[in-house]
Amino acid sequence: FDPKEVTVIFVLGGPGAGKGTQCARLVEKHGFVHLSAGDLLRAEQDREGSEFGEMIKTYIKEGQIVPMEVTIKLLENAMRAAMSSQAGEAKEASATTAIPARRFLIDGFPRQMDQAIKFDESVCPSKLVLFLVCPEETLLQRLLERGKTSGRADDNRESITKRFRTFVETSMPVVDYYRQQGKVVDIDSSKTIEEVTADIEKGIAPIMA
Ligand code: UP5
Ligand code: MG
Repeated sequence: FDPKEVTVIFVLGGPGAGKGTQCARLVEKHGFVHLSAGDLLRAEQDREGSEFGEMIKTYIKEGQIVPMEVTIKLLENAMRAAMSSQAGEAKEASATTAIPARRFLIDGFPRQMDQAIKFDESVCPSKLVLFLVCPEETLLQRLLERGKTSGRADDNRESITKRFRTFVETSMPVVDYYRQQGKVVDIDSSKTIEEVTADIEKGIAPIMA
């Protein structure tokens, strides 16, 4: 993708940090396209005829990172679909309207170094990384509470513990890597949903101009 045509913001943070919640709010307010890597993987897992269904299921339950080829392909396809639906809309509106850059919020990706490097090289480098920070104890409470109704196979104490471990050992190095590039904006996501959104809006203001 041409960086002139797409703006990518990665939204990272531990399990239950509020990535999905905040992205949904930003879509409402600013018209971003929200792509959750986890949601795309769960949809692929449930898609009839998918050759990856069983594999994805096992990785998610164990809190492990699905091999990047699968996830990057799903993200690329979803980005392409969003771009072409936008091109269609613009054509209908006026043949001469310049198409503004499509803004993507990519939630829960990259969470392993190989994914980060591959995506930056072969898809599109991000402009900004929002990092939602929240104490593990709060995350655990949120996820156990959500687990009562979410139906997610990984919202149980055993899987949550594994997800925390993967986050610290495998995903934190990705945040450090982007921090060295000066792209990371830290957001305290232990605050209320409204407060977190307000802080994010301050954080993204420089690239929204
Ligand atoms: N909540 C949210 N914000 C709150 C606030 N400020 N105050 C109080 N409550 C708040 O929120 C979680 C819960 O907390 C909700 O009930 C919410 O109401 C409440 P949510 O917005 O869902 O948080 P989120 O960060 O999105 O949590 P999620 O569980 O989705 O995070 P994970 O990173 O664990 O899950 P994800 O779907 O991204 O990944 C799942 C698995 O997929 C991974 O473990 C991995 O196995 C696999 N995966 C890959 O292999 N590769 C990838 O690239 C991505 C995923
Ligand atoms: Mg989520």
